[in-house]
Amino acid sequence: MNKLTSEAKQLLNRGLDAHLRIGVTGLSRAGKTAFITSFVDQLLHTSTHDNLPLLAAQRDGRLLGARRVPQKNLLTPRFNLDGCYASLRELPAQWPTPTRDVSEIRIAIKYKPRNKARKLLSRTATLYLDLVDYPGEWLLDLPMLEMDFATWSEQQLTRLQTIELPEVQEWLQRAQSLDIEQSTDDKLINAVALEFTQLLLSLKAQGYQLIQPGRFVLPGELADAPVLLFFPYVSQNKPSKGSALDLLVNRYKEYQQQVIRPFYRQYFSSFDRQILLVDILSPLNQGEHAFSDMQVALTEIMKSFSYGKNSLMRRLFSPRTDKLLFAATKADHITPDQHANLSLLLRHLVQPIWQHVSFESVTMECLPFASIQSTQTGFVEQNSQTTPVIHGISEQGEELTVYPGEVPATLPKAEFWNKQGFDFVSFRPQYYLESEPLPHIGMGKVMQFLLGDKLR
Ligand SMILES: Nc1nc2c(ncn2[C@@H]2O[C@H](COP(=O)(O)OP(=O)(O)OP(=O)(O)O)[C@@H](O)[C@H]2O)c(=O)[nH]1
Ligand SMILES: [Mg+2]
Repeated sequence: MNKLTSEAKQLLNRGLDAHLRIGVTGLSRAGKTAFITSFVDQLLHTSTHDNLPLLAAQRDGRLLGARRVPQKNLLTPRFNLDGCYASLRELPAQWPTPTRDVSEIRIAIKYKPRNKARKLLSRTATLYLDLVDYPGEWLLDLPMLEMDFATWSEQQLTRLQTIELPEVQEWLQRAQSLDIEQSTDDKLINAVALEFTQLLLSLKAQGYQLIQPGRFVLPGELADAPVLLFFPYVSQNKPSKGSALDLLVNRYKEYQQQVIRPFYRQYFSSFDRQILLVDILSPLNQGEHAFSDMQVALTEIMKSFSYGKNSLMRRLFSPRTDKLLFAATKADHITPDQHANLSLLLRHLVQPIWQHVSFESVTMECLPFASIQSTQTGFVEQNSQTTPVIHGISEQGEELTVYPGEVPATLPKAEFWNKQGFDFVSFRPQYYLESEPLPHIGMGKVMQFLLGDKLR
């Protein structure tokens, strides 16, 4: 039997229709909702518009169309595409509202196969695509699986001691003054745990990104559940049974077993591909503390993508992600001449772990892009010098033409922070016609990486 017919037989056995499940993640406000909205919107327009010249299947004229279909997984909330469209079509246009939990959407993409074996079987094929939005904060919890309560507490308290904010120091003093080894006062535990949660929320609001446990700031369906009521506490003694300390330790174990593990088993292990969205520009604007904390948070997050034989992921779960894209979002906030720098900076950020992961047969790429382009680019002449600029309407409704500054191509040094070289403005989405695809920068390249090979 020649190779072609055997491949054709295999395909026939499996059915021509393929399925791809893509995890879309990133810390809050990274741009996940905008990304999925644009991804789906671009696909829905591929048969009528030339919106993705960098997606090979569209360039070759083989995309026949895409439509929304009901998702297979009935237990995950639906991604609210209609709600996102409604916000973008308001006058003036609004960004979709923040989301707090997992959600998913399924798209069927019909295309003409180029692959000879597929062509033999049928003139058209369908790729079913699931896009699943989940908070990147939940990935910060993976290292907790390898730590007992005492080790985790030690680590957390050491980290908190390095943050010189009065509210942090106050909470540390309060936690230190507690005597929970003999007491059985669970009300006290609950109260201090809530104060700890408030502290984490406040740190997050101030740009700190390495927040653990991740569910404390993004609880999803676990809001108010007692499993989220614990805090780090260092003790020299073993907890006596029934004590408040014992309660803390038990809740920590429950968190490991009933929250972290099921997430990795049910969601994370089901993704064929993943995209990690990184908003580099906001921390560049917020200052050195936010930037360096993002760097540490990214390193922690990337542990979830390290699949070497001895890695925690491989030992506990069966991850099957074969492609991982690090994508720097909101590239429409900078002038086009800075896109290359944004891409380089992203590479520098992920470098420490890059080599290690690529070793383990996960294909990786770094790309800058904008899901929903909210500015236009141009040039201004000043003193016989031409400067690139962006033009848009700020969230406050002010029309602005600005040069936001240079993005450093490597990790920024002290002089960058001293100069405060980057001035970031949040723009509102542009008005756009319903019949047109959402304006974007670089979505075609992103989509080609994530699913191009599945449309052959
Ligand atoms: N200019 C521009 N801004 C964007 C883009 N994508 C996201 N934003 C901005 O970033 C904010 C957050 O985007 P979302 O898509 O809601 O981010 P998210 O990761 O889903 O956020 P959470 O649901 O809160 O975790 C938006 O409200 C916009 O202000 C983009 O492509 N261009
Ligand atoms: Mg969202």
